[in-house]
Amino acid sequence: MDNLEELVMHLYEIQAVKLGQFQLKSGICSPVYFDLRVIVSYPAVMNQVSSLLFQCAKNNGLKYETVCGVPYTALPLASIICFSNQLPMLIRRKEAKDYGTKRLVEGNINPGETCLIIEDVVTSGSSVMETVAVLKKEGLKVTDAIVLVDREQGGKARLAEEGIRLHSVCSLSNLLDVLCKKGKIDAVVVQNVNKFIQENSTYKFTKQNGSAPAKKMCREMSYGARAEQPGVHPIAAQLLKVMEKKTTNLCLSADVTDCKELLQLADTIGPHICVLKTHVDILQDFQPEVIKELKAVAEKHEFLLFEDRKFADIGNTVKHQYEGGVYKISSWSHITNAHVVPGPGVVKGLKEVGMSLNRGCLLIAQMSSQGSLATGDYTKAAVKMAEEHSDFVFGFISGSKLTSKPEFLHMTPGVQLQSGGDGLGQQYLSPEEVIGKKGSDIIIVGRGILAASDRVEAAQTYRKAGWEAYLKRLSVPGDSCHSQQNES
Ligand code: S5P
Repeated sequence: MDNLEELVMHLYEIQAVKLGQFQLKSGICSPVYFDLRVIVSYPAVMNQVSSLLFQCAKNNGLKYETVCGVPYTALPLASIICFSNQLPMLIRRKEAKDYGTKRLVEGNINPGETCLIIEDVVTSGSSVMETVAVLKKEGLKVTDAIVLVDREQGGKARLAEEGIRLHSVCSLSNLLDVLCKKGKIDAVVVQNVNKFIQENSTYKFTKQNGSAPAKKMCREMSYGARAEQPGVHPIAAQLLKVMEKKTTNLCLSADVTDCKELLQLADTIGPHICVLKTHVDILQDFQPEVIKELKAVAEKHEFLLFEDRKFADIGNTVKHQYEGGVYKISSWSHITNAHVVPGPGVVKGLKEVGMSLNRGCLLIAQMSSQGSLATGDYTKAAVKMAEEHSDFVFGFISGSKLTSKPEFLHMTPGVQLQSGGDGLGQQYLSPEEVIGKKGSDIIIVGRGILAASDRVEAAQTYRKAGWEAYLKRLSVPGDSCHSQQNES
């Protein structure tokens, strides 16, 4: 047995690779599943993987001064490589919290030096890109990444477009060949996995001479990559990271009138959402205590709080409304929103309160209700206002994507699986339409979930629909290009 065959068999034996039917976090069913986190319990496998990764870099004649593993699985692998070969290492921090105050890269950073990336498995390449973006921000050069397993779902092409060459120790096809040869799987399983790979590519391009993309195609940036964009608002970065980590673009509109029900909703639906939107002024038994509990649940399930206050007065008044009164919104709500009808003063007033608290604001650029006046020039003015106050405003309430600037987020209400309305002007579109066709980032769902007999099940359904529409959008370059070119 050669080294690679031996490794594949070891990975199979320790269940780092499994064949069967696996529900991925995204909701997609995959016939193959990798969990390389388990290898830390097998020192011999750790050694074997690390030396094959290092050998791969050597075989490709790569020149680099330092090494960085993509957190977390590749961190110990990078450590072994660096220790065994006496190379300096860098550690990229991944914590979503406190990232504003802590160093993002630990170790001696010498700007201009080349850093080699180590990763365990690549699917779309977005995790590698996140680490590349952070290292580049520190002035390092990154040109190559070494991965143990390339799932052959488009990561290599995507990284190539970003100027990163991906070298793999083993591709998914190699791995299947070995397992088939050793009698661990049969040809039908190999066929199933190959079909899955073909149908679930995260990146599609037209091949020219069998290798390079025929023309440069625009492609959508992942939520995770957008979180790393220069100039991104801290709340937008936190939210995008939560979305990527929890694989959800669902915001629950928790429009209930009872505090106990609100807290119960937050706790049961919490694992499935990135944001919980409130209208605190409809709570008939509001007590400041409820906010304390809501904050604790938000932390427990890692979602952000969004008080949908829709401020719409002069700056001085909204300042008081935001900070004071019974609800003290600025003290607990990560996100709030404002109408642009009063002019920029409304943003300036809110900013005076919210900036130092690290809060973020969305501008209502369009509304989901029938006959809304927020259209045309009004919407354009809202976009301009957001751009002029991007230190506090990080996105929009809108029906569709309004700007191609990746640092701005679009949240869309009026979402239900069945189209139609509510008899009071509300109009509904499906998650597929809102995320897939309109290019929005987050679906806001209220009664679609609240009126269901099983709210958790309904939330799971909306989460899956929203996420699948996003994944589909990521896999089709060209669409986002189109909408970007149409923008001013
Ligand atoms: O244009 C809008 C803006 C908002 S924030 N249309 C909306 O419906 N909303 C809010 O989204 C609305 O106040 C409500 O809280 C939620 C939609 O609830 P649903 O039950 O119709 O999904």
